[in-house]
Amino acid sequence: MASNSLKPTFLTEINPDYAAPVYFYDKFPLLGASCKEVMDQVTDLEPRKDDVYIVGYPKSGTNWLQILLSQIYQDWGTLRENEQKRIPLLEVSEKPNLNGFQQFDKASSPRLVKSHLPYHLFPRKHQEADCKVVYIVRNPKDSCVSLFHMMKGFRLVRDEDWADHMTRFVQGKMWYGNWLDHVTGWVNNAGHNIMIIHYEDMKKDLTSAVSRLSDFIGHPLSLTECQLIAESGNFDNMKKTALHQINVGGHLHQDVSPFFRKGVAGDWKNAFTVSQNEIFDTVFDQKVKESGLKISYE
Ligand code: PPS
Repeated sequence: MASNSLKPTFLTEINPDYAAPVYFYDKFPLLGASCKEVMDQVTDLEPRKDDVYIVGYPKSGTNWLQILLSQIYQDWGTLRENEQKRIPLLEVSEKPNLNGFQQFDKASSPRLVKSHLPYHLFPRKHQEADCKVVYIVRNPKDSCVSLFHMMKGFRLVRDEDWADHMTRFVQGKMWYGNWLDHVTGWVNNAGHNIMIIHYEDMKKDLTSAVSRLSDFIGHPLSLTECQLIAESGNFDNMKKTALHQINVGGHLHQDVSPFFRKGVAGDWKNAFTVSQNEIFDTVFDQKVKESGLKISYE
């Protein structure tokens, strides 16, 4: 469990069960940078038909999608009119991210935005508005490890807290709750306006992923164009060029854990002990099978 001596530089208090500053909306744990006023507006917002929402459980690759979608189509209102030239996170209200909702709400169409919200807290009218959602799924073991490193970068945990972190992850005591509930909430509602994409598939064949994304948002590209975007969107290139496009959170110590950390599938094998792996499989495997989800761990 993280102790206060870690001295995180957050504005809000840490919830010891979560080792993080959390804000509960309808009993659901959001980032400490969210608040009721913004969340009420988010759930009531009027989506537009040409909106595109990038959604995923934390550390699933949402920023990767954001950069790819900004290249597939380059004239998003949210980018044009945002002084920082970054795509906002819909549900946060803390500076320096500013109020993601306000930025998004006043932007001209078409709007691109990012969110980690679960299906049940997403803007209620999104289905009837027929806007588009790209939901990214990453295997929970890698998300768990990636989240641990990010929390280390926020000085919320240290190396020796790994076992506690893993336990909290399987218990769903994390920002945005339980991984499986989050993923199944979206996947079970997927349809013509909700596209599911897997991090591991993007790692294996980014050109196909770019092609699918471009078709989905209604800006189909040629094979050559998809190949060029895939080339510039690979991890090494993004690490060199894309940091200025990401809202990493002003308090992240990138010398402790860089935002572009490893960018691989299967890194969990470097962190999990055999028994931790068994715990994870016991908690998630059966339910993943029942849900019909196909999760790749490498
Ligand atoms: S956040 O903070 O929750 O919004 O993070 P998110 O962007 O969803 O996920 C961060 C992880 O995605 C990795 N990433 C990439 N992987 C492969 N290729 C590219 N281009 C890429 N860009 C970002 C990022 O490194 C985080 O994963 P880890 O495992 O920590 O490296």
